Amino acid sequence: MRVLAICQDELVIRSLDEVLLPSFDVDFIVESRPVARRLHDAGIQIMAGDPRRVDTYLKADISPSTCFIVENTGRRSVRRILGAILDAGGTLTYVLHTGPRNPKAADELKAEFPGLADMDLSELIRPTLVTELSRSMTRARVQQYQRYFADADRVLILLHNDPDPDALASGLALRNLLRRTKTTAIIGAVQGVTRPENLRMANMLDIHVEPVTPASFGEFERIATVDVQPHYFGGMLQRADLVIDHHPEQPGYSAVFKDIRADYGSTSTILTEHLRAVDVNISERTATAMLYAIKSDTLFFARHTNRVDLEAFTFLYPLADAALIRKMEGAEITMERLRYVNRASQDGVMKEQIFSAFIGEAPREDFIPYTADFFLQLEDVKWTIIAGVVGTSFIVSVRNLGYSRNAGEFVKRWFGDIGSAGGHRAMAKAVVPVAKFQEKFGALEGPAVTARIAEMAETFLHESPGDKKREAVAR
Ligand SMILES: [Mn+2]
Repeated sequence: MRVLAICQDELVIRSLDEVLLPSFDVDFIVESRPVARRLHDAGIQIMAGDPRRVDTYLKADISPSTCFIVENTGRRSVRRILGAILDAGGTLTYVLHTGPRNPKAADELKAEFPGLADMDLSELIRPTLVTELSRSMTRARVQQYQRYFADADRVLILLHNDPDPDALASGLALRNLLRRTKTTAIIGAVQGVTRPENLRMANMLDIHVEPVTPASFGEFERIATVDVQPHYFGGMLQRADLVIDHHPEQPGYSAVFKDIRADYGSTSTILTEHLRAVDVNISERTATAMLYAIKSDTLFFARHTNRVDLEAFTFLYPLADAALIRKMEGAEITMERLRYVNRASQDGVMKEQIFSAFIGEAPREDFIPYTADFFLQLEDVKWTIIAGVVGTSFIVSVRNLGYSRNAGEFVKRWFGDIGSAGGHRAMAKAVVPVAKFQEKFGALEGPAVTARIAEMAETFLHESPGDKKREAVAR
């Protein structure tokens, strides 16, 4: 394909020649004879001519398939250049903006030359330049913490309780970055993995999570937390050597190094960038774990996703074992989980696209969020609120499609005063002692609990934040 570029700046000509030449047959037209001569001597195919004259283009031997790139510096109108190209029979024309943009002038040009396409030099350069710069800054940061951890004897990579795929994968990735093995850096948690799909992941990828106690934190020379911040351990961990997390930054602890990016969909995305920045070999096992983590933390890009999550996914995909991921995902559906789904479908209430259900007593907590996630897949369901009792705790899981009111606000509104309640816009959880629940809402059982939850949802979704405040004052 032939490209005829009408330019004014030498730097633009040299750059375009450099980037376009391997793929296109490129010629340049420039007004200044000395510039044309100099660049011609440098081996660039260039001619001097008046770009506002039709015969300049006729002389350039154009055809209907010639592509024109017209540099617009913003200093002088390119109207007459475009007119001459059109009169000479040119049809494929791009305006390359290299100077300050003038939206009004651009609109006028568009109106006069409807076939015109725009390109902005800074927009074209920005993504690559920004990626390169941030990669090099990440590299410096990673090298610093690598050095800081290098000579430590005992290293702990600490995860949150009941570690999920993102925590497990992040632990593995960080151990890789620290160039350590399971004997020289342990991946630990105060409470181990319980969910069946997470256990399956840990088994299939051979990830050992060692049980640790807060009392043993002092035995480690260096501690890093991933997918969690030290405040989570309730004052038992005042400082950490390294914190890598994608949850909003919390106060109340100190860290020698930290990389917290709350706009990322997973901690594994941050660690993919760390691994890429320092060019560490990523094993199939680590790539598989991280790919699975990104998929699961973002619900396969349906929630809280950033462009960088997609980029990390694309980067990891060819390095990972996709068949293994399918197997791990299969583990989510178990006979016992289906029993709770079944209970919910029998006793649940569907009203105004809100599905509420009380599933009674369950031996493990994960049946509750699992059921909440399950019913969110139904057509016409925008919110799910599932409650259950585990031991002496009344637990509520809330899910929504993210574009309505805040799920975190819902649990705080009803349960914040009697237990722990919190979460994000699209998912939230409350854990309250059964006794406190009964004290506040009455000694409800079975369908009465379902009805009460459905009522709470209705009230919450129909009140404005102002009503809530008024009621709080009245109480
Ligand atoms: Mn996470």
